[in-house]
Amino acid sequence: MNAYPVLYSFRRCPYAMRVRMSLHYAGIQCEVREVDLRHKPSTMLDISPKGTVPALQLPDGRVIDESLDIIRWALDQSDPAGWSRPDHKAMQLLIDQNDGHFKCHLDRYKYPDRYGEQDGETNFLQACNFLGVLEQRLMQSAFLFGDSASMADVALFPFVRQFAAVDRTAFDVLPMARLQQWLSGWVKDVRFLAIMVKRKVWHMDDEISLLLP
Ligand SMILES: N[C@@H](CCC(=O)N[C@@H](CS)C(=O)NCC(=O)O)C(=O)O
Repeated sequence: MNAYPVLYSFRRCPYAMRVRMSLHYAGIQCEVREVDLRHKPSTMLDISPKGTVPALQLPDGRVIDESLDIIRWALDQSDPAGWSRPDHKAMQLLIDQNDGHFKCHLDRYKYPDRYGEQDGETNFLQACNFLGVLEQRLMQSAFLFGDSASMADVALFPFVRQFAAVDRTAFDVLPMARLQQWLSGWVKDVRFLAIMVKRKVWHMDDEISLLLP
């Protein structure tokens, strides 16, 4: 039996980032096990055979292995600044578009060869359509659902960050000043810096590495 919830995570995975952000925000202490995705630990595959990160095992043995379910669980424990406050359905719709349409084009833009695409251009443009939707929202308010951060902001920004990193110049010249400002706020956020600390790949019998200081 583990004293803390155990989070199987991968530092650069956007799904794992949104989850680490949410657990950190909710003040939920966890043991973080950094996973090498080419050599997944058997302890992770035993509890979640689908083999994706993030996966969270609670001290009572329950396993939550979808990022949005982990976020919802974390916010049910504690939501000090009201991240789940905005219209749930509208947030869910935007997150679904991100995880579906945007992620699909992001992957093809980032790795055209892997997906047998001629070049990333078409996917770049398709992804930009979604970014335009975000820009429209951010022209109305500082965050996607109002003047303070919500679950939707946290669920989406790691993917927008990944998009921006494929070709920084191409992102910076998009006529989307609000989105660029929003992203730069998130990547400078102290919580984000805290959850991006480097951890060694976890092996059984290692000392535990905690999420919160
Ligand atoms: N729907 C899942 C997606 C998680 C996911 O696809 N994570 C990637 C890493 S970014 C993964 O673990 N892929 C498995 C692999 O690479 O073997 C969630 O929201 O948690």
